[in-house]
Amino acid sequence: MKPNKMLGVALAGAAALSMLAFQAEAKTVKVTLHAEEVDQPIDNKGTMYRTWTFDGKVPGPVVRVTEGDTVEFTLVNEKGNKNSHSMDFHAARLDVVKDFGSVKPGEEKHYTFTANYPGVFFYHCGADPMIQHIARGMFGTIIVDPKDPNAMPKADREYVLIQSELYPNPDAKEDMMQNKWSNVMFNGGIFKYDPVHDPAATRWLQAKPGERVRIYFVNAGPNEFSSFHPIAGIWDAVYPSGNPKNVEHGLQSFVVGAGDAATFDLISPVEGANAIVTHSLKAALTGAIAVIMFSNDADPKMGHGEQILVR
Ligand SMILES: [Cu+2]
Repeated sequence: MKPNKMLGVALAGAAALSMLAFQAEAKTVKVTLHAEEVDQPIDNKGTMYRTWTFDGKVPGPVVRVTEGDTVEFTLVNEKGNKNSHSMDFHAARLDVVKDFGSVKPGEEKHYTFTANYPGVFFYHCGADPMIQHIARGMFGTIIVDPKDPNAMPKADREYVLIQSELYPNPDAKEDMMQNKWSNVMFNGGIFKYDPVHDPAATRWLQAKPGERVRIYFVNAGPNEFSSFHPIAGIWDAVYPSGNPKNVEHGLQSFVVGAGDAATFDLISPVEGANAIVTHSLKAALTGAIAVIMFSNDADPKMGHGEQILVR
């Protein structure tokens, strides 16, 4: 082999190796979620509410895959439930009838999709009446990390916040159709992360000054828009639908409609608090406020692993 050809082979080999080093191989990821109709606290005092859930929690578990992965999904509708349920992943491209159709209590549904678009996506039950299945708590997020790990600046901490409305009577579908909510919440609790407005709140988000905090935000609705804003902060970057190709910088507020999602990066140069809200104030002042405390002694576990969705 001539020296220049050998060099060519060596370079091609090195390029292939570096691709392997930096881009994860596409995987097959099995995801099983159980529809469960259970009582849940909807505030910091422990007021109970008859929710419909994925895996007994509002929001449901964070599903996390990498761009290019194949998701083998199973929905189990538990035998003890009274209602049919379904699963609609906004990260999937499938058949709305065959795949997103509902299953009766005691039955299962399987489907497979490839997560081709990176970003943050809503998932929810779409069983009839969809407005009620979402309002009662059947929602969550699927994060599809970009296959190129350098597609976005590295985040030092990550949090998931999901906005939704609370309707006082979970059986009153008409109230939902007329948008008669009493509260708007993040992650299924009234002022869940806001000890200022509710002294019973024991949790809030934490980070250090200078850290890049990435918030995966989903608006579950079912009806209200969100004008997502960090009081005393500025979004360093906003990625609509969380896709690294969609990026805007230095925004104060960004509107996320019902059924939509976006990724927000926040960096505080100083110690102190920001209050993350929907700046639609009737919604904020009935419960949709999350305090993020920036301090040099922030808990190192917060915003990592399981602690990206603070229960
Ligand atoms: Cu449902």
